[in-house]
Amino acid sequence: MDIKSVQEGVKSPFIENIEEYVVVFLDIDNIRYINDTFGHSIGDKFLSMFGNRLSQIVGEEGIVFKYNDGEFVILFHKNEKELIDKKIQFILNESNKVFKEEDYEILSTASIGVYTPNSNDKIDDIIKKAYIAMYQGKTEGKGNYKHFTNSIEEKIKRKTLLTKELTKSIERNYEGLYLIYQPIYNVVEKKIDEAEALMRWKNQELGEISPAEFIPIAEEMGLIRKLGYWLIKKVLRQIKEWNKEGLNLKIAINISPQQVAEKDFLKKIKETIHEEDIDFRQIKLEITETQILKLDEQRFKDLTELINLGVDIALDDFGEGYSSIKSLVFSPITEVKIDKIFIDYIHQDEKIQKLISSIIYTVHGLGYKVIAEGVEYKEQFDKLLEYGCDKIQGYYIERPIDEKKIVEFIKGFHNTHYAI
Ligand code: G
Ligand code: G
Ligand code: MN
Repeated sequence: MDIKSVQEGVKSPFIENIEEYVVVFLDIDNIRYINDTFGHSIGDKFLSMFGNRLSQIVGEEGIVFKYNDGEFVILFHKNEKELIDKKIQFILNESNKVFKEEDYEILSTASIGVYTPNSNDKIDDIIKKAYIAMYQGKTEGKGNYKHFTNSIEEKIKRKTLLTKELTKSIERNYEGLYLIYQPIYNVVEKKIDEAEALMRWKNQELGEISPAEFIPIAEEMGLIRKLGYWLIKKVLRQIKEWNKEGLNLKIAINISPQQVAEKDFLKKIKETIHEEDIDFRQIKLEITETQILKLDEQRFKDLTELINLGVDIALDDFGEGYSSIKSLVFSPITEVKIDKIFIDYIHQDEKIQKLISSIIYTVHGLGYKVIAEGVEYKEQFDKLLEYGCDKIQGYYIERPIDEKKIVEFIKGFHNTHYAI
């Protein structure tokens, strides 16, 4: 069957009354992988098979067009939403079947976006909106479908804007990006001897943007490595400055998945620490439990080597993900950071008290230290002390502050709190 491209289709009489259709954008999730792994001729056969199957399924209820490689646009005749949703669900299921060609077996999934046009919509905008819905669905997990909404469009616009501005900041020598440091209280030594470095971004036009917003975007758009290395260098220089003033802090650095997965990860970190002439024992890397179990053996070796050099590896946001027990036993770590979701209730909820006290016991048994984050009240602090938690971080001690304030804070703290 010969499927027309959208470009041909636009000229065809079918698209004249676009408001009579619902527009579906379908993207085969792993088309690049298929082409690269099985070769383009197999890829082409797969696409042709896929297109034919799609035309069969859609049948008289619509028209299928080719778009770019691995992309199709389907115009469904307007119908009840439930019926169209059913049809799309069927297409998704059918897209997720094994395709056999020669000796190859190919398993693919597709992502779909849906837009219902108005009569005055232009074809390019229509396809773009269906595409945007598809793209948003894909970022939330492949093999899904999503209807276009204005809020999806807003989200994408904001993401595009932040990506553009962040790229500009990086090009302008990291303009507007800066670090703050949150003190960490050492329960055994009864002093502040660590801090967590946290990235901040103040954009001239957009103002202060939360890392909870810009870090996931930097990760998705491939900007996080640059940011990550900039941050490490900046932290190391700061440590040197503080050392000169007689303040020897260990600094915790948050590491993103792409950074730790990088082939030269260990080498680069080692080199940078050497270059700046810093003691490895002044560095801690925080890696979330969800991300640590995705690492391969080589990365585990890298982390173990860093630990042997004196670097601390903390399992960040512990308990918030889904693989806690496994990550505890199998990962190269030295410390577990209990997530704020438990600390929030530790002074009130008996179950959480039982859970956290036994986690602390278990983690100590495995030979790691325990740190609690998000400690805001004395009652929470007291409970954690009672259970033998090693380190405390949270607003109860202090908020994240700049590199000058933290020096004053620690001096003041040590003068007034011989013991809390
Ligand atoms: O500081 P704040 O609570 O606003 O941070 C929000 C989130 O952003 C937290 O989960 C924190 O771990 C993350 N974050 C802050 N700074 C960095 C950083 O330098 N690198 C990475 N990967 N994440 C960071
Ligand atoms: O996920 P991660 O551990 O990197 O997150 C650290 C973030 O948590 C910091 O950005 C900091 O702003 C925030 N944070 C630290 N202590 C507290 C606290 O006591 N209360 C609240 N609400 N946030 C905190
Ligand atoms: Mn952290």
